[in-house]
Amino acid sequence: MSYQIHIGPNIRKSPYFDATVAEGVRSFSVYNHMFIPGNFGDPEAEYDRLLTGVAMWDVAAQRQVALEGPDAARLAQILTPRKLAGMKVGQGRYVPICDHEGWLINDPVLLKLAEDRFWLSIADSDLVLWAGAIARERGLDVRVSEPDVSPLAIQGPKAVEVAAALFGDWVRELRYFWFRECDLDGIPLVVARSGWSKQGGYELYLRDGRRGSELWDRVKAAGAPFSIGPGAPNDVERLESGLISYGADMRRQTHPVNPFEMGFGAMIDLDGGHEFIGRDALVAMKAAGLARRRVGVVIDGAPVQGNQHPLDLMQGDTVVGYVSEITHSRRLGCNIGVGLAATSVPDGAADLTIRLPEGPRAVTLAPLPFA
Ligand code: THG
Repeated sequence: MSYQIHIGPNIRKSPYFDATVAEGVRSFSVYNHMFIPGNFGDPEAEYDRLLTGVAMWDVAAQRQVALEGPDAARLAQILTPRKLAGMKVGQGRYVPICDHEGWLINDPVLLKLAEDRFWLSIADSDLVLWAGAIARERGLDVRVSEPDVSPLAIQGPKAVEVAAALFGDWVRELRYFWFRECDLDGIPLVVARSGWSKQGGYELYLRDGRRGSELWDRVKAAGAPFSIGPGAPNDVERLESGLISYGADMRRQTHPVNPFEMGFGAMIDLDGGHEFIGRDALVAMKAAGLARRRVGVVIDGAPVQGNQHPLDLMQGDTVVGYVSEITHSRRLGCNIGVGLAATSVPDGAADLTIRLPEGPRAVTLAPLPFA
């Protein structure tokens, strides 16, 4: 391979960009029109640190969409099928977002900062345009914006010790997806117990983009006794854990999925009496029944490389689904992937393959999560 991706001013930089360059970042991807670090040169050490220690990740590309004003709560509810009644200030929730046809267009974490103030911490699609247009077209009294907020994640079993060293013992009691507004010697933050791994940890939402390097250095210093090191959202761990990656696993424009297929059925409350976008379509989709379901796959043979596109899942000569991302898992000692399979394909199907560049490989279905 001898091409490069041209880097211009159209791709936004994170407040932690300089810090990650100083740490020796070796690759970037693009997420929400921003650079996001990919790795720092030693993927195996970065994985091990996440599983046994603590890692710090620049996830500023998880942009916030702020909803502020008298109709903020109404707009939040209109945007997601998940019923938000009962959500408390200081609480976060995973909220699938569907379009009017019922297809998923994002899967953010919603943070309720006040009765009239919310953040949607979004995956990789332009939700600020969607939410702003919905608000304006419905005449709602709410301001929709992308504020100066940039999350830094600390993930891994020792993240709790780093967070406690920085903020105090209250972080130990913080419940999953809950958060608190605070500051670190004047650096304004929201500290949440969350993050895109199943190894535990926190996300520090920096509220002043001029102070990225300062926050990075503070976290690095507090983490030094626990051998903290730089990393990035980890595809191996996320596949083992069954976390969803919008853009990889599904995307409205290329491989659309509905929330029932994606395993979000328990969050889709069709009888809650609340109004939300996509309701009629979701009622029809639920009545029609599941045509596809989310699956794990175990892939035969030698360790695989990561894939660049979704791979057709074949049963004989018939396409019966797709595998969206594959990797080799050292922990499990096999190749794994996630995807969607037709519900007609039984768990034990013995005649499934995917086509890799070098040829077909046998695969078997496996329940998620793998680990
Ligand atoms: N944290 C924050 N913002 C984010 C992400 C994040 N924005 C982008 C992306 N990740 C949004 N998508 C997800 C996907 C999965 C989870 C969170 C955000 C997640 N899932 C858990 C699971 O599936 O086991 C828990 C789900 C639940 O309990 O409801 O955490 O990571 N700030």
